[in-house]
Amino acid sequence: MSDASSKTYPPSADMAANAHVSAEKYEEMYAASIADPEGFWRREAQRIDWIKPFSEVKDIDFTLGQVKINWFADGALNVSANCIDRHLDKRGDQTAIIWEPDNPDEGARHISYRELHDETCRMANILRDLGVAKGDRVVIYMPMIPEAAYAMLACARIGAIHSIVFAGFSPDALAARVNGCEAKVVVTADFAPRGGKATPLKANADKALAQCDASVQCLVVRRTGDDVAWDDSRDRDYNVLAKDAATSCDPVTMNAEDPLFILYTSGSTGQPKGVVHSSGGYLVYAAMTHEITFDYHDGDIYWCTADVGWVTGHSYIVYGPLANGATTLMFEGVPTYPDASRFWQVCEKHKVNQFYTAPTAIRALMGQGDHFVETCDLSSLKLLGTVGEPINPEAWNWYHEVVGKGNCPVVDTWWQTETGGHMMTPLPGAHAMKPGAAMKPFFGVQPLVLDPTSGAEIEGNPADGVLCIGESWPGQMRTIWGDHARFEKTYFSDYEGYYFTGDGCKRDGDGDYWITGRVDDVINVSGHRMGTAEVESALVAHDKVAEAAVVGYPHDIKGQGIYCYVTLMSGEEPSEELRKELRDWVRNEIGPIASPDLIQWAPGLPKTRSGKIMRRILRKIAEDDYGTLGDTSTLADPSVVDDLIGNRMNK
Ligand code: 6R9
Repeated sequence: MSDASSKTYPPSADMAANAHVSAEKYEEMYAASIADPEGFWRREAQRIDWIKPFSEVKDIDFTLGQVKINWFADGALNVSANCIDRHLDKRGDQTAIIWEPDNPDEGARHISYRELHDETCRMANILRDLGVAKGDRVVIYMPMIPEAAYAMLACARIGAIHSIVFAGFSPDALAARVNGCEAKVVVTADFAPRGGKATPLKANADKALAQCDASVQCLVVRRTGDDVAWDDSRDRDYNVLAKDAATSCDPVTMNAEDPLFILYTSGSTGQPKGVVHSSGGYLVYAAMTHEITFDYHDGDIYWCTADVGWVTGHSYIVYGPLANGATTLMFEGVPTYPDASRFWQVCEKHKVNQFYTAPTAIRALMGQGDHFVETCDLSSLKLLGTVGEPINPEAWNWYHEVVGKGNCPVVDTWWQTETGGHMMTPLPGAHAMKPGAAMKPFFGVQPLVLDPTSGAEIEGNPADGVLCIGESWPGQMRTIWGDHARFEKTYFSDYEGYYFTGDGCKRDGDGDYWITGRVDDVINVSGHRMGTAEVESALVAHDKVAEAAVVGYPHDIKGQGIYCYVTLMSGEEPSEELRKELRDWVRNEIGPIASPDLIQWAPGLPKTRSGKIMRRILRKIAEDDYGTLGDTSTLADPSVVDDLIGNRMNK
């Protein structure tokens, strides 16, 4: 809360008068959502169409050992019908998806709701023919092309559970996820063009499928049409099958609590967790937050720059916007290709009204200079949003002034894969904004700041501690796929009776919330979650590495960078070549997003006498903050610390 962030920006008169939610309405609705959650969510659930109405609103228990989360449980619906069919009468010809390819010369595509219906049905029929039935799992490993959305909605249509694996993940990571959810089919593409390069998705899938059950089939979309290896017994050509596939497919009746998707995300320990989201509660929450946070109105053009491989792409490219009958833009490329004006050119070309991106992209573009923005006509923009990590006030100010010309509210949305949708954000017509603050809870969300040591709630303002949530909300994850005990332990055991977010949080003197970052061993690299344990286990899998400890350190563009301390096997010599080899090794094991930024050779790691690595000290060294190392007297060999400081990489 530096000087740069002390200024507040109240809603414009126009927003205050015309937004879906004004300041008075927020107060009234928030109070109602807390005083009578049953009544509140019973009303809000009417935003979607139910095949069978629900009678009971919620059945929740946060008690360790018996955690259960059920919303609208005896209701039935189909998510795909909610995102497509119910709009056809009124919006059949309206554009549902604007697709902007990596290469601007290739030309954009506009897909109407009717076309979305037909293409989704084709994909659904193809999946059915491959033997996919209600409850089966389908892994989607795709570029940012409309077929990725068709595949998601096709799964929802036939009741299959999708699990999207980000196209930047390695074959090994893909195999682990295919096996983790026992998928029947992997939907992929030949190549994924991005930033003028092409990731060989099909070749990656081939390597992954070599590690999976032989019965897993592979449905391949031709994106570039370039040659790929083919196994007739396993691979199916989507483009050939789609020609003959029927353009109608009845949506299957699903219970509100039937899983809609699984999405793997990093935790502080062990392998990534398969976060499970429901059909009914998730859709209600995604639709409501999309409409209110972004103040979406009929006819607006809305663009979220995320990838469908992350939760932001699920809730705010596909499910939320399409449930609302919106026009949602899907972008295949990167912010700096062909040059650093690409985002702004796309905004100008498609007259984007709401634009939603990550702080890491804002910082990278800010560093390229204002002229890339100023040469584009951004007069269509009404609102800007950010997500994924805390935004520093300098980046916030640049976004607000240079991109938004001081006229667009900036919604800094705090949420998680686990929460399904926005949990805290200023609402554009209701709240003053403070650069870097997530400000206010969304309806029904009860944030609590707890003392990390005692677990007691810190009441009154200001407050500084860890962030928990007191009551359930419809978008909450339901379990970890195949491991409900791990779900309970991860989220409900540290602070009993509450959902623990893993984030630190401050509440300022005005009662506004500021997220201060993860308090566990999860780091946030360019808005992507990474468990330090995952990078460590990749490093120690290399035969020259004896031991590794990984921490985050402040990075100007990425927010946090990956700092690795590596102890080599005896007899191995450190060298620049080995550094490169280890970097490539980790990229291969996990994917490019896990690429170590700095590798320091550590003859010894600071350990307690019981052999526990003292990460607190390693973090301080990586942060260049070793004036305050704190108590090192419990270390088995305090001299390793001096050695590490003397040889630190981040100078
Ligand atoms: C949606 C998403 C979740 C973690 C979360 C927190 C960080 C996300 C933030 C933010 C500060 C924001 N985070 N949004 N921190 N301000 N507006 O990013 O999900 O990938 O699961 O990451 O990201 O640390 O706990 P996910």
